[in-house]
Amino acid sequence: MAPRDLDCLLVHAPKADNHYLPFGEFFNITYMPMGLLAIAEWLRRRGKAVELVHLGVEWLEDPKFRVAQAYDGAKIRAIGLSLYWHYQSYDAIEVARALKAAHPEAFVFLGGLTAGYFAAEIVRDYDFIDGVLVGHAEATTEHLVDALDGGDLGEVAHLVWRTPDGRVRQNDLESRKFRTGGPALDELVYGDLSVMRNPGTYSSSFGFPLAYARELTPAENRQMQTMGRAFFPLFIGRGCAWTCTFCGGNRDTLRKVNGTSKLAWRDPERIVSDIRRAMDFGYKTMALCFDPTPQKDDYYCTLFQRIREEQLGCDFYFECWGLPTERFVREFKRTFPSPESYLAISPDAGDDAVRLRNKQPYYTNVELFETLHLLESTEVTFDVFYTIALPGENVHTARASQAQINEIAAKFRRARRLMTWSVQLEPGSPQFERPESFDMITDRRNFKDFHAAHGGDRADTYSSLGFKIRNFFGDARDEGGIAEFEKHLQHLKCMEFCFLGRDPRFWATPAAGRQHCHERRTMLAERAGVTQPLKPIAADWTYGDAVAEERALRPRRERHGWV
Ligand code: B12
Repeated sequence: MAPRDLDCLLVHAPKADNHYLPFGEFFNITYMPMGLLAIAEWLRRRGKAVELVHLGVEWLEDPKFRVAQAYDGAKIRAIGLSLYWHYQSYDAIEVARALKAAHPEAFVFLGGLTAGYFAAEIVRDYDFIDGVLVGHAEATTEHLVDALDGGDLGEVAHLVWRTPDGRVRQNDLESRKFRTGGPALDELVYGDLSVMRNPGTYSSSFGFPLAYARELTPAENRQMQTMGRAFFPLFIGRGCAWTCTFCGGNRDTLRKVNGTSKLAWRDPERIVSDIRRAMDFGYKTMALCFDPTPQKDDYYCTLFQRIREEQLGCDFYFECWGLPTERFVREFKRTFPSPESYLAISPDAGDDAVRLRNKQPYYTNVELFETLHLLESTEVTFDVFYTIALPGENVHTARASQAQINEIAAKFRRARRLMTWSVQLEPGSPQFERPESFDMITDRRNFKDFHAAHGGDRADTYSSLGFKIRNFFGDARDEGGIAEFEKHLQHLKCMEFCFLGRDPRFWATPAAGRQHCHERRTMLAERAGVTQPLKPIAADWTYGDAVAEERALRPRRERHGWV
């Protein structure tokens, strides 16, 4: 069947090419921005011909699928690509390039946090991108599609675009000329997957912690890469009141990109409807990370009550940025009694002073442990998240995090995953905007740097950073640049912080993690028909040595891409 003409094609491009030792080849950014579903659903409700395509889902359906050819013969008025996470910087641009070549008639635009942050630079530097819709875009996408039908692009609020004479124009928010009107937050639907191609594959394939291993089967991905289930990201509200040093979605950046950082909560009835919709597509667990007012728990108590009344029978994976109240914890347990429901707590640093410097809302270790005792006594299953290489941290304070992990593992039966991650330099984070004030150096300053990094070999989620903290180690390892810092930090992570277990729902000791890493690499080598890796990572055999060994044993791999 020939593809139909479209008013708007929406495309989500995950980051196609990644390599990390125990996972092998993988793609990440498997989740679309939650808002993309709402944009597509709203356009459809307004009578537009719209299609939403997720390139990872299409790869799972047919590895030969190429979006630039899939709509041959169709006329498309607008093509919008998500560039929400900086990890997409290379693939979103390259897919946009291919789509513009295939559909020169279409207005090609980007949207999402990263695109919004770098909007003017992107429109200036990539002539196949006609515009960026900055900020919340449920209303403005419709306005844009309408304006392309003989209207005036100058009237689309928050559009950054190139005028016919080649100038970059930024429609700010203040102009009275702009078309106003559009759906209120509570008119929008964020849980209707029928707006996308192959929704069943999306809803059954992606879980936490998020990477999809290309060399494993779907069943192996579920078992070895996720906590056993697909999770549905449930949209509760937006905005943030805090400024954490490493977060690119902090208050000031949200204000800059979205025009506001003000908190907005959806009506609990709308959430209940979205849970139902998500469950109709097969989801059982809803994933949430929105607790901007941890001490004010009325909203969630009301929502939980409605979920009980409606007997929805879902599980929640709830990530707490602050510490939950006792009432919240008790209501959570009452509503989601199964051990498959979790609270995740994010102290980020085991050292109080490092936490104070980097994270809001701050809490002490004493308060943290009070909460963990409460979770234990109420029989709530919990995960705990740490971040290594925070501003002001050094190898000694970092070790306080692992000491705390060991303590939690010894004390609490309800503790599940106790994890230490590193966080890459996020555009818009204070450490991105002012690295010197954190005694850091960075190698990503503008969008082109992110495009180059993610199109290269040194940007995978787990082993690269894009920055160096001066004097982190306090010895010769502090000499050298960012690549050397990343290498030394990765070795430290393997030796002292690895938590990779055979069952991704549980924590493992670093020694067990390294052993399991070796088992997995052996399995992948067997499958590829190449010599097996010599030995596990150890004090004298670093992650870098193991990568070099793998490169020598395996034929040069080709880069994965979507075009
Ligand atoms: C909730 C959340 C999650 C959830 C769900 C995300 C989701 N599916 O949308 C989960 C837990 C899955 C998650 C995971 C990750 N996250 Co997160 N997450 C957040 C958080 C806390 C809130 C985001 C939110 O609720 N937005 C509100 C929703 C409704 O609106 P929206 O989806 O943003 O979309 C609007 C606009 O952006 C725009 N838009 C979006 N897409 C498009 C596309 C087009 C074409 C258009 C026109 C417009 C448009 O219109 C939408 C509607 O108004 C932010 C922090 C913050 N305060 O912002 C971090 C944040 C966004 N996450 C971040 C990161 C790094 C990640 C991970 C990569 C972490 C990791 N290393 O694994 C993963 C990526 C997972 C994936 N994609 O597969 C970073 C992103 C920084 C950056 N610029 O890249 C942030 C800012 C936090 C940080 N550490 O800095 N995250």
